[in-house]
Amino acid sequence: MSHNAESTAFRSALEVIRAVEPRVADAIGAELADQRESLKLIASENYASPATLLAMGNWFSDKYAEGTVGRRFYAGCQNVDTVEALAAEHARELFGAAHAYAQPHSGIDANLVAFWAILADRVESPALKRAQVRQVNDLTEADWFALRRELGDQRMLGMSLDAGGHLTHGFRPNISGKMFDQRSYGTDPATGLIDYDRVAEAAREFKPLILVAGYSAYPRKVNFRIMREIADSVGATFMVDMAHFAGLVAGKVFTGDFDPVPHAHIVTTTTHKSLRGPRGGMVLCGPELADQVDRGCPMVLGGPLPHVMAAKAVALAEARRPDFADYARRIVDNAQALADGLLRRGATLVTGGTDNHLVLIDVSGYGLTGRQAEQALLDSGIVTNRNAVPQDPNGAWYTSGIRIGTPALTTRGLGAAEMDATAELIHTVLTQTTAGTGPDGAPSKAKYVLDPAVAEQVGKQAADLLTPFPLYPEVDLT
Ligand code: DSN
Repeated sequence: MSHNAESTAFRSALEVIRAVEPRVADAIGAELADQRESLKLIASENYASPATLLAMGNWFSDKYAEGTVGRRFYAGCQNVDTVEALAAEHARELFGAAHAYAQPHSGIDANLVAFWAILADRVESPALKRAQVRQVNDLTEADWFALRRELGDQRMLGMSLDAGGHLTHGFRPNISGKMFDQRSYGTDPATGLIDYDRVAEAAREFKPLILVAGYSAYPRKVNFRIMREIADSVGATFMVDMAHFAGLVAGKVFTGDFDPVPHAHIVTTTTHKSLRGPRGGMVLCGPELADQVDRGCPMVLGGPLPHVMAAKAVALAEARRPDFADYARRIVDNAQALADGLLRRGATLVTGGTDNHLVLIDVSGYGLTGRQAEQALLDSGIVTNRNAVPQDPNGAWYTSGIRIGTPALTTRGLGAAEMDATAELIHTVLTQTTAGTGPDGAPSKAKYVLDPAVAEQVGKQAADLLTPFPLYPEVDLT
């Protein structure tokens, strides 16, 4: 039994929880065991530090704090003010932003705050002005109709979903698709890369109010200087959703034209992906949009989560340390080593490689859908997620791609040699898996055949690969 502070803290917490609902304590312990055992290649996941995790489990959860620092709708928010101000200060310093808003509960929420701030700033609407000074719940039905009419069909131009864009950039399954008249820019079919001339052409034709850059499955850098020039040429507000690559911006891997903060009017992010913080969101902007952004709660958001803002402050303080830049560099080195290993073994990668934290494998060359490949890999102890590839014939559900990313394994300490070994394991599973058939003998996009002995052997090799890199080595629950 270890007696270090982390082990004592988590063991004590579980003991207290177990006394009330043992099944919850068991599930928390089981989650740690599962995470320790799996080769996690989900590009959007990571492992937050014990300090970040512990900052979330406390009485800050009991406090209501609608409003912003120093201007709350509730009394007694002085300590919430402290942690929210700290989170914002660390974010401003880390990213070189004039203003930071640490309240969004997720990336979707951060984007909604940004969209609303842009609409409020840009659209002349008497109803919107009324909405700024009253509680949303107080708006009359007539106000809502007027608002909808006055906002009209504002336009948004963002990256298409199959090219790697995100649902919240104006697509129908998300409210942004109902708020905006959306058009997408794709990627060059030959290279898989963003064609900036085509983006400029689409912007000229469509004249969007908002040009959005950012992605969840594009394995390359984006030139934000060029995107800003395109936005300026049509009078659009330029917004960047850096949720996936915020850690690479924080760690100064993406600098100059590839750092969104100096180029965008407004930047949104999550805090739990490559940034390695708690699950949540954040908005950065210049002084022009700051007031509107600060209206995020109650305009768009439910009450702030002060315990999560405390954890954001801790994680952002960690990201300001010099070793975070080394971590960010290793994320990209590992992604490139993984991509090289896959390419040498004959895989087809969208864009032919990567210069960020993720790799997108087109699995159609193996005769598989993304769904079949995802499940076969999971059977073999390798956790990934299926993802559409550009012009995907299998759509967004079955897909033809597997997205893999390196932030989590890099946190554990795996390096280039282990990435090559991981490429070998993925290659083995994908070459040994065949598409299955449905009950009627027809080809299935979901069923697959993989010899369980192969899955077991790969699973064992994946576990062996992780053994020298224990997850949360400072936490001993026994
Ligand atoms: N769900 C996140 C991802 O996996 O990319 C983005 O919302």
